[in-house]
Amino acid sequence: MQLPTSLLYAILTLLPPSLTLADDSNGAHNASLLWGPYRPNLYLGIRPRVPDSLFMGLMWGKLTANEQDLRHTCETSDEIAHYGWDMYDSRRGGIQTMHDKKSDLILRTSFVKESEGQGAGNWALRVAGNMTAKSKGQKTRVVFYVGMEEGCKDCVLEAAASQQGQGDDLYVETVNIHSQHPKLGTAEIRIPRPFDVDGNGKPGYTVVKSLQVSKDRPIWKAKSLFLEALLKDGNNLANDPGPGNMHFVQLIFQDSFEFDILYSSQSATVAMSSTELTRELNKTTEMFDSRFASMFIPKPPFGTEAYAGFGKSVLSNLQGGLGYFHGDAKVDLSKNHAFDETTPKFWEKAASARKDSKPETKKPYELFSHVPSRYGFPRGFLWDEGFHLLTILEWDADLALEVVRSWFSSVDENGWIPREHILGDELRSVVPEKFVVQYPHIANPPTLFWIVSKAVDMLHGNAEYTGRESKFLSSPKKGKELISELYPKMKRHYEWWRKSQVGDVEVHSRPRVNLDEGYRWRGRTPETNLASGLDDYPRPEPPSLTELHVDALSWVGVMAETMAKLSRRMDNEADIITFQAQLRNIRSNLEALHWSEADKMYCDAFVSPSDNRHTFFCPKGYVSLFPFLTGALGPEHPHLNATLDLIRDPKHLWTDYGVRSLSPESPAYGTLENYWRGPIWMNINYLIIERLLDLAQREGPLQDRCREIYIELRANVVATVYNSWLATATIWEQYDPATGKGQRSPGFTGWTSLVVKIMAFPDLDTKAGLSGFGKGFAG
Ligand code: 6A9
Repeated sequence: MQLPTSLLYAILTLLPPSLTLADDSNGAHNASLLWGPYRPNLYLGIRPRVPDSLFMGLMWGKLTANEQDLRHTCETSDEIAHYGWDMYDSRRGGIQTMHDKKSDLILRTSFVKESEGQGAGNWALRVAGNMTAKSKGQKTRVVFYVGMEEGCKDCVLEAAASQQGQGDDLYVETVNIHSQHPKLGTAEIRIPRPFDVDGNGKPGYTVVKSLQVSKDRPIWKAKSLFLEALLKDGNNLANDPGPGNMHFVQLIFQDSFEFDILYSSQSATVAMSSTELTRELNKTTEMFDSRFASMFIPKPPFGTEAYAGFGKSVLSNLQGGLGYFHGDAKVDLSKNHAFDETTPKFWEKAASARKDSKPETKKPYELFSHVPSRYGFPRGFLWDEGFHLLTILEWDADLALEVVRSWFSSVDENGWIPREHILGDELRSVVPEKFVVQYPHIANPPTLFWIVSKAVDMLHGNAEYTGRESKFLSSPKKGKELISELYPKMKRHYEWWRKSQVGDVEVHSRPRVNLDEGYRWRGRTPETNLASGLDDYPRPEPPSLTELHVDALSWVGVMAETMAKLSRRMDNEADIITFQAQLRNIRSNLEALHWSEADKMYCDAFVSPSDNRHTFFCPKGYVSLFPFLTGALGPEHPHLNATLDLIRDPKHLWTDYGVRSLSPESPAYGTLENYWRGPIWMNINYLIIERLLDLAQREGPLQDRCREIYIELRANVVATVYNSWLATATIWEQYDPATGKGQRSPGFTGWTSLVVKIMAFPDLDTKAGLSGFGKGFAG
């Protein structure tokens, strides 16, 4: 009997949630997240989400080239014209293409994993190379390595290579690497002899080199370890398989090639095979396309195949930046100098103390997070992650929440979360010394609170949730358990923020002000304020202890609002009252401390040393938008129109390419590093668009105006990111306000990827004949 799909669906949704889930225990659910290309600093680096375990990577290069040119970590100097995932889903896998101009090679890596059924626990990687017209006949060296991290004491790793043929015709038929790990169990990694893709009778020449490397030659230095081994063997690597903690499998090809790496876990009842790899890859492509179509299909005026293709690539690369990191961190716990603000130029003392800071090594941390850029900063950044998860929450809510849990697991006993996680020697090796040490008095915007807040809305049916089956959101019990787990940590972080970033409100002696709610980012120095995330955005100079930062107060508002919502879910009466009262005071202090009637803007404030009075510091730019960006300005708010004026004025923030960070009227515009002093940033543009969309859909005197600006800004920023992508095959950290060109970090697949959500937002252009929104259609 054939049931219509709609009927089937109706039956399925009537079943209790636990029956529709394979297994709702944590372990089983997370099985689909166990393996992945979780070393995003490499073009292709695979590892499981398990500390002290298997560790793999891919390297390649022209055989005749200087071996130093072997590709391994993502480097802009490699001149890879284009690299990235064309299609990728963090639970299933995908396909990545790299156009290596210097090697005249187009390399494609396809990765799949299986977490259900007989093959659960298996994964496979296919590596395929295509020559360009220029490189016919070229020989390519490809190296896949498998290592075991040093921390694993009872692990086994051993390679074998079965040989065929005789004398000069002796060749390696199959490579097999056997591994045993307490958490991963027993597994075999098999690399069958590559078949002959070109029909020229040259199937590739394989050797295996097994090494036992010592502590001082860590396996993350895979490239130099390989080059040393190569040199030792007189540039012709000998086949030498056996036990060891590091195994290099080198394959040499002439012309195009393709080979598979098949990982079979003993817990799976069937071994991974090349046929299965192909089948899974096809299934994944289908799933990805239909899921994208239901979730992120671009709406007019972007409803063409071209924008959909762009969106798929961008979404894939955001997900391809998901990493698993573990290792120690450098934290300066000697509170004294950092908090010592007794001298007039207090920042000088902190700065010099920083120079000879003796950080403690804190270990071990684990982090599961997306990265802003695989080239430039392949590690976790706190406020970036909240922006990444806005998109991930829709694509795969449980993954987003898993990442949120990971970040909150690093909250310390005082409530501090590091702004940036630089774990272990490998990540530290690419970070300039002065940025490595983290300080427990430095904050960063609490964007992860948005994710928890939105998840709670989904959980209670107050927001659309169209995701796949979700452990947390389809089960009220699991949802409640998650909130109960996060609640105390979020509360601790909130309370830490309130204490550690407190401002001196009293010296401002303002009428109608609540003395508890005013904040100042700690750790700032002249011209910089890294903690705020807006590094060089102009602030009052010189730094002063009387400063009050409007963005800081706005962020405390985001936390208070989220905590009030969560405390209602927790039925915690005392907390509900506390958080609601705090939120009310925050909102009224935004007006009492930060609204400048003369400037018609929200501004930072300080007490002027000349007359001892509350003084505003008002460059026109992003910081003044924060009350609006964080949702404090509802449809009837008296200062909404002035804020829209600031956004929409071409003399100030408005450009044809998006809203820029600073007005050209400001003396700081375009000066010094010109980082947050003019360029257009997509995270902030996303927030503006999200707020405008909300206001355009609510009754109010400015509803039409919000809709108009929404339509224009949405069109402008999508065009900016898309056109630049067409021209450069990548998305960028920021965009030039004069030309719209992408600039600074290429491959910035972090928050710039929010363009996917922006394209999928509704088109509110009533002129284009789409009805349903706006006052004009109400009656
Ligand atoms: C410097 C580079 C080999 C700066 O996207 C991450 C952060 C943001 O959180 C922040 O708001 N970016 C923004 O102002 C990039 C920070 C990169 C610092 C690393 C060392 C080494 O390159």
